[in-house]
Amino acid sequence: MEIEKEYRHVLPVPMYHSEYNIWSVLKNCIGKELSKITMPVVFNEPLSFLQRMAEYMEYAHLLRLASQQEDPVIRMQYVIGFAVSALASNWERLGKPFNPLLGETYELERKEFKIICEQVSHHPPVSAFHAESGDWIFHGSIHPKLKFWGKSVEIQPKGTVTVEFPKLNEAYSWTNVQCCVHNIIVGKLWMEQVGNMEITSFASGLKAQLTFKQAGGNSNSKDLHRVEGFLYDKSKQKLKFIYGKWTEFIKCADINSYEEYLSENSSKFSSNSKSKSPNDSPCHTSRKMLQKFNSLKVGSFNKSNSMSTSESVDDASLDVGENSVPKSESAYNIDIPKSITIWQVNPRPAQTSDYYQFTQFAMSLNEIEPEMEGHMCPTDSRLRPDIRKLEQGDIDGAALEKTRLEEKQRDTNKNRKSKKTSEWTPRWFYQDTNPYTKQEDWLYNGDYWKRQYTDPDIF
Ligand code: CLR
Repeated sequence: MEIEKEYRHVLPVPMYHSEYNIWSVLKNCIGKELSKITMPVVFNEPLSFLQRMAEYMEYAHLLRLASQQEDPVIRMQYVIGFAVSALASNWERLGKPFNPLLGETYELERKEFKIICEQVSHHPPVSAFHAESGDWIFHGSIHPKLKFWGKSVEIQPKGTVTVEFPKLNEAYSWTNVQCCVHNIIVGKLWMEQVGNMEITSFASGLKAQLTFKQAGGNSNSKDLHRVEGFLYDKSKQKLKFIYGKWTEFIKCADINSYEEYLSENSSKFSSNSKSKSPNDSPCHTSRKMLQKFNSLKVGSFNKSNSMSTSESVDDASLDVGENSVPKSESAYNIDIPKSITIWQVNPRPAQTSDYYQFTQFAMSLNEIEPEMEGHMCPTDSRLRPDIRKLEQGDIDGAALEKTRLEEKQRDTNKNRKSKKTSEWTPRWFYQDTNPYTKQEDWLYNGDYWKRQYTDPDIF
């Protein structure tokens, strides 16, 4: 019998709850790249962004299930489930992960998969990952772009992700939705995922179009965290209705049951016809706020930031329960008969609020397992002293180490530049066109697990 491995349930010490106001720091960072924002470590969570990316894998069994299906529609359903499940761990996670250092790596090997992540570029920050099991491959690269919209911050995780089932000769891809962090200036921070996600199956022509709805505030809270959309066949016929919440579950109903239900419960479905210009940010921002904002920091704007004074900003957002977190209305729950549940979230551990709202999976990511000693890649995030110190509750130590590492990185870059010949090249990924999406991507060179490391000294 195979014995399931046990991973740690909590971090070494509970977190320090800071009284610090995030706005006092961010007001000096308007228009900056994510990798250029240096925030005091009290706003950090003790994980690197590479480790945070590995959190996509929590529900990797859905990819195994997908690969085992004979029916391409059911296969697609599991891929949809996986794509949404990958976002669930973000719920209430408002700590900032550490910016990975150039050349930093992170590996994770579990029962269902192994994954390798590498920071392949520092400015702009790009992180690449490649995960696999015997049955599937999942890879992608992410360049998180930050936009300040006054009282909210929008994060666009630019880049696509691809799933491949080599034995079936099939590939799927999708792009990530935006992430909005609200109440930056006053009130309680909260986060939502908003926008459209289109999941394409290149082999069968099946397509899923999902909308991650915007809650906006109390007045509209029936949409909080809701995801809805359809699965279409290659001639654009609706096959399935997909619905749920990215924080909780995803279900699938056949089109007939959906239409029947819709005719009896139309009030539960939002009209989707809010007149919004396509250029509008999904993050609500009031004009009043923007004006206040502009008068604060005019000097530091540059063309890359998205501080908008556009007339299309929605004034209604001024009175939506301003600085509170919208609550989900259970009266609006949709429950279509004969739906099947594709994915259901794992409950958060009991101690989560003392540990950065981590999931059980996240708790284990920075653990150094006994068998790792000795053969871990020397650039692995687990070896970062600043993250380790924060995890152990040593805030001052963590801050010192973080500054030291950032300075070391800057010096290394300077040296490289002055030598000209030696531009940094990532060790495990190379830039190329993704054969399916035809877009620039970072592809894995297949060498990491040979464990022959000749490493730059980055820590
Ligand atoms: C969301 C899911 C995407 C990948 C992705 C990219 C950037 C991440 C974001 C996710 C979650 C929220 C995030 C963000 C970078 C910074 C931000 C971790 C994982 C946190 C909440 C810090 C916000 C601090 C601002 C207020 C400056 O597929």
